[in-house]
Amino acid sequence: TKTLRETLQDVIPAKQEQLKKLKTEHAQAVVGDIKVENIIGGMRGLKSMLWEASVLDPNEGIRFHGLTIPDCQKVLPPAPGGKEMTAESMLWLLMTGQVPTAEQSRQLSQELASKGQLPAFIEQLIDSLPQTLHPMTQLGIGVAALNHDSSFQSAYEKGMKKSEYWTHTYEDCINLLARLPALAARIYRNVYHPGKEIPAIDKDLDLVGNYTNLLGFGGNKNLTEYLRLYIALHGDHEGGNASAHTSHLVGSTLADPYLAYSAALYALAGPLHGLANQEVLRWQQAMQKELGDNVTHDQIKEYLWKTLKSGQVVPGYGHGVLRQADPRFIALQEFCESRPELMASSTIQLVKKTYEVAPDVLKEHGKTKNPYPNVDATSGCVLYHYGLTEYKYYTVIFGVSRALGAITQLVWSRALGLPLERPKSLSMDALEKLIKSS
Ligand code: FAM
Repeated sequence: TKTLRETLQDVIPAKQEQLKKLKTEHAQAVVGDIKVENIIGGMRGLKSMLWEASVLDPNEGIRFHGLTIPDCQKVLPPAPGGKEMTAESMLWLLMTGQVPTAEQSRQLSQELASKGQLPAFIEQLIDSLPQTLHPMTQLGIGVAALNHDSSFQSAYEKGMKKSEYWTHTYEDCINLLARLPALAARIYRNVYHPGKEIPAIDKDLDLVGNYTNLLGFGGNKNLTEYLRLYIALHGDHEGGNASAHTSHLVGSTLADPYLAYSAALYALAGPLHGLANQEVLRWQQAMQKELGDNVTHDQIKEYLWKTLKSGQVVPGYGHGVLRQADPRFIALQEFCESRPELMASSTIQLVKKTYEVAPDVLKEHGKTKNPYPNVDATSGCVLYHYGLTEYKYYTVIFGVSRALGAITQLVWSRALGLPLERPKSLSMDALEKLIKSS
C-alpha cells in the first residue's frame, strides 16, 4: 500500500505537465473581464487564482475534486467503528484527487498520531498566555511558533533546489496538521478547564478521535462523530475565501507553512468569516433569553427584523459566492435529523425554525445577494448540545479543519512552482484616469 506522500509523488508530474501546457498554449486566453465593481467590491467574482482541491459553484456548493458532499459521505472511509468520513480521508482526497482505501486512511492516522506531540517549549508558551486571550489569538501564536522546527526554513537556508520545495513543505504541513489537535486542545483546557490532566495521544486513534480525547470529551461518541463530519466538511471551500487566500498569499513569499497558516487563522478569526459560528450561537441565545423556549415563527421574524433594523447582519446567513442553502449546512442538518437527541434540543429546533423564516425576511430586506444559511448557521449549536458550550472556542475547531485545504494548496503551490502573488492595485484617481482613457 502506498503512503500519502508516495501517492502524491505519483500524481505531481501530470499536474506539472497540465500547468506547462496552460502556460505555453493558453497563456493569452481570456477567461473574464475586470470591472470597476470587482475592484471596489472586494474582488468578488474575479477569476484570479489557482486552487486545485475544490471548486465552489454558486448553486451546487462545494465539490472536492469533482465530488459533492453526499458523494464524499458515501466513498470516504470512516474511522474504525464510526460512520462519518475522517479528516485523514478528506485530506487524502484533497491532496491526491483519489479516494483512499480504509487501510491508507488508517496508516495516515497512525502517522499523524506518531507526530502529534507538542514540543515542550510550545506547551510552555501556550501555558504562559493569559486565560482571557481569545482562543483564536492563542492558536495563531502557537502555530506560528511551531516554525521553530520548520524543515522548509532550514532547507532553504542551506540552499535547497526548487524541485525540493514541495517535499519540505509537505513535511512541515503534515507535522503542522499532526500537532494541531494537541495545540488546540491545550488552549481549550487552559482557558476553560485549567489544572485537569490532559491525556496522551493514542496511537490507535484518528486525528479527530484524538482531538476529542484531548479536549476531555473522550467518552462522547456522538460528539466525536459530529466533529469528524464537521472537520471533513470545513476542510476546504476553494481558494478565494479569506483564510485560504491568506495562507496562499503568505505561502507565495516562501514563508514556511506554519507562518502561512498562522496568518490564515487570523483571517478566519473575523466575524464575517469563521467567527460567525460563535456569533450564531450568541445571537440565538440572546433570542432565546428574550423570547423563552417555545418561540413561534412570528416571534423569530420579529427578532430577525430587530437585528436587521439595528444595522447588524444575521449571523449564519449570506455568502460571498453561494446563492443557495449551503450543502454543508444541509449535511449538518441531516446529521441532526438522524439523531433524536439533537432533534429534541431547543437550540437545534430554533436553528430549524429560523431557517424556515429567515430567507423570506432577508429577501424582503433586499440587501443580501444570498438569503440562505451558510454552514455556520448550525455548526456551533450542535457542539453546544453535545456539551462543548464555550462558544468563543468554536472558531478554533474551524481552524483545525481549514488546515486540510490550506496545507494541500501550499504543497501544490510549491510542486507547481507558482510565483509570488502580486496583483496590481490602483488609486481612485488612477482608476478614473483609466476609465476616461478607455
Ligand atoms: N444579514 C444582513 N445583511 C446581510 C447579510 C446578512 N446575513 N448578508 C449580507 N448582507 C448585506 C451586506 O452586509 C451588504 O450590505 P451593504 O451593502 O450595506 O454593505 C449587502 O447585504 C450585500 O452583501 P452580499 O454581496 O450579499 O454579501 P458579501 O459577499 O458582501 O458578504 C458575508 C458575504 C458572508 C460576509 C455576508 O453575507 C455576511 O455578513 N453574513 C453574516 C456573517 C456570516 O454568516 N459569515 C459567515 C460566512 C461563512 F460562510 C464563513 O465564511 N464561514
